[in-house]
Amino acid sequence: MVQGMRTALFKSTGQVPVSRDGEPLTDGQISSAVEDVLAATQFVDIHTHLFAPAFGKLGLWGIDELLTYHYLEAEFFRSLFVENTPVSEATRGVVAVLKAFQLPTDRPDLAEARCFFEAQSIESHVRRVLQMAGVSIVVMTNDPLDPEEAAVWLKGVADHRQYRAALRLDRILCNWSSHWQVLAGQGYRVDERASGKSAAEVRRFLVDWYERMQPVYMAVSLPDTFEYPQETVANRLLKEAVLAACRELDLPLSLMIGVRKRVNPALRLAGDAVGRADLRALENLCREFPANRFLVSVLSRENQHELCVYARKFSNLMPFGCWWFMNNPSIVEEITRERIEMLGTSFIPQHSDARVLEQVIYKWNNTRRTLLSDTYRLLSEDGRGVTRGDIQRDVTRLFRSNAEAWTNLRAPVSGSQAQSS
Ligand code: RAT
Ligand code: ZN
Repeated sequence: MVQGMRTALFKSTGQVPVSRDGEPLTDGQISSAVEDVLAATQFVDIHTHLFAPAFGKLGLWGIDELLTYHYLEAEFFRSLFVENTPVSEATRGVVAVLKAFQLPTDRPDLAEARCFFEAQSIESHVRRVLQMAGVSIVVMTNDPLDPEEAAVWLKGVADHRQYRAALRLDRILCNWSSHWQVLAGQGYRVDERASGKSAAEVRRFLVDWYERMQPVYMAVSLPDTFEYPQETVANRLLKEAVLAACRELDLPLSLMIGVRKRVNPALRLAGDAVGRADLRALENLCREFPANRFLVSVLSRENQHELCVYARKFSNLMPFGCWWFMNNPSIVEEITRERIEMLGTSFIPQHSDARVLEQVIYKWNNTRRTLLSDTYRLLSEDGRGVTRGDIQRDVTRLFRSNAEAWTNLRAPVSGSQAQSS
């Protein structure tokens, strides 16, 4: 009977059954248990550029969007897809999505794939895609100063069971001179130098948008040259408006540090690059604002180790994800191993950054393929038996509950959420 139960409990990989929750696993059983647990656990995708169906055309999905993804554009710019084996991460991702829907991966034209996606209705397609990706919640990126997006929010958006908002601050913090007039036009008493009441008024603006969006965090992407403290308009707004509002609303601030915008402007979104940042700015923020929580991802490979060191020093710092140019299996493996070795399970290993809905399938599939088995093999060799229960607890923590604990993801969302899908 026990044997039957084991088989029933652990047959999803079709491999040798592993032990019950409390029994130590053998080396051979560890990798299939890790695979099983990763496959069965619903993840939280803490940062994407996806939009709930209510946002209409802002939400990208389907084969044409997959092929014009800016990660791919930068590669097309070098050589044509059809003339090359799709071995890069982004090209392989398109192949994996086609295969996931049992569409042909070797056709020179897109007719069949287009036909398939055109036949889908977005609500059920979203449910299916997220289920295939093993993701229950995706966090969007929501910019109150994007005119198209703001118009949708102002009309009123029904909450969606699987999407949450994140209030994005780039236009306010990184490009105040071009945007303060929008706030002024909406009745906030701000000026170009962010003097006088401006910071208090930006804070009021953020609280108003918090009411509208119910975001789970606020976020900004910062250049490699970011410094704090330094007397700049951005830093004044960061300190007096953003961090103050985050404390008042009990929201973390996500800092994504290290982008060098438009090194090749002709490529637009695909023209950004990476630079190593001086993370002393982060150290200063974590120390000066112990009552704020910081969710942080850094773009440069060289900054990853320092980020772990700072996370050991400051409990208000949570590293997350392998961002953008870091999101390649070889680098993800390295960063995640480093984080486990330095932080145990107190970090959020990955986010998808998906812009096109179906990308979550291959991005999370890749994440599930990397590592962890090795971590448990080493622990087992060192003499601590590893159980399936250990693995389940750690995977849940890493890919779900750390995000829930740090953001207000757990908080019940009001109103129409319960009715929408
Ligand atoms: O990874 C990306 O898609 C980038 O273009 C950025 O959008 C980045 O993720 C960001 O959120 O700024
Ligand atoms: Zn992003």
